[in-house]
Amino acid sequence: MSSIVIVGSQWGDEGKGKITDFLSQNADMIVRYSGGDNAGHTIVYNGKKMHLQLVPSGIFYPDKLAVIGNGVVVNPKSLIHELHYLKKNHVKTDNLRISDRAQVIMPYHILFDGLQEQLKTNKIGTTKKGIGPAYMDKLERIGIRIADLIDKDTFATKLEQALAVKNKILMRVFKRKPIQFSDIYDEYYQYGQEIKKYVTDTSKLINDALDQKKHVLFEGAQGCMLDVDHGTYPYVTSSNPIAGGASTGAGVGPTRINEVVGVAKAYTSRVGAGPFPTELHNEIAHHIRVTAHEFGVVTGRPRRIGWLDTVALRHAVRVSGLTQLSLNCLDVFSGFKTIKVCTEYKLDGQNIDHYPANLAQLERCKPVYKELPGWDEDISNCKTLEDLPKNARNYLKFVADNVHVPLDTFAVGPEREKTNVLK
Ligand code: 2SA
Ligand code: MG
Repeated sequence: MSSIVIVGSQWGDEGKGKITDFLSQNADMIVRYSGGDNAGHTIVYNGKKMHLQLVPSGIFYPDKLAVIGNGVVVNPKSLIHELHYLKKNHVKTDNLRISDRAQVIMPYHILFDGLQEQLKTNKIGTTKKGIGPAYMDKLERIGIRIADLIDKDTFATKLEQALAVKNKILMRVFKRKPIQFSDIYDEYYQYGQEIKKYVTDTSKLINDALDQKKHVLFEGAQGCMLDVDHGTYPYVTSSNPIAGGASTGAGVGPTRINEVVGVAKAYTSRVGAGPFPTELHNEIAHHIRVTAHEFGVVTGRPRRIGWLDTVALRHAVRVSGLTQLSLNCLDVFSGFKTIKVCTEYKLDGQNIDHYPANLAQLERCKPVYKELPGWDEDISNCKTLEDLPKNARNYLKFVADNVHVPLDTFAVGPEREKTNVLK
């Protein structure tokens, strides 16, 4: 290992945090490169389930650096809240580093997240964390970066400039009262001062580490199908969760990335609106949701559930250049008589094996399934392929063969020791 990107290969919540935590054991640095506190990563630490939204999973290792890259949108208020939560749970946070170029999520971004959704006839079902509006301001070039936030005068100028635009929209479009400079400035300047000690040029930090042959892990958030370019647009998040996002979102050249691990669950889940060809609306979905606790970590929303979709997975293989696959939640299928896997779609009478860009076409796609035999055994203590019942082994082989990427690990439970590496 020298540098590995861990990327969600579905619609998020594939168990990336767990695999990152597992692979972190051999890493020197763990870097988040996209998204913000819309992500919800669950990790079992010292036997306790811990939830992270913004801080990289590497925080649990005091001898490794946990880095928030420039591609992340940082809500300083929730970051401080998360740091307090970690400290309360006896996790030291001195190993955190935050990019001086990361964008700041301001209170008006959260306000606009709600207001913009209200205007839409196609509601995205966002996490309401201000993610989209913060990335909009970044591209509009009125965003405030961490380097601005921690400098008294620059922050004042940038906030004034941003409010001049935001308030016109608030008053003219939404008929709302303007936001006063004083409503934000002191509070957010204080947040900036609290996090200042973590702030640095993280691109330099990461590149220097790579020069010294250190091991760097890039921890993706959300998933390929939520990517703003390659996902089910417009039902996506506003960043690039795909592996290429690690390059722009951490400030490292693509030539410095050696491997890309795609994480997927043995089935599919999705929160928020948008197309989901293999979605189930029956007892099976209910059973999986309850057994696997499929509820949003950030919002508590019940996740939509469906069979594994290899058309979407192959799309992820292409757009992220996966070199290996990590499959989670295989244990959830114990007791299933049969398990379906979508291998192709039928679109207007024709079989297709790729993901159409046109949403109307995608809505008409019907999954073509292969039905595989299930197993009854509890597999939660299986450590190797040989320990697994024959049908579980066949299932893994079928998936790997269909996505044309070797299976690297499979997991049979949320704990670190339930992730099994295939030699
Ligand atoms: P946003 O808030 O602008 O990023 O929302 C846009 C779409 O992206 C989806 N999205 C997610 N999907 C899965 N997991 C996410 N993180 C949380 C979790 C979500 C939660 O781990 O469970 O708690 O609800 C995540 N974050 C964003 C979102 O549902 C929209 O479809
Ligand atoms: Mg999550």
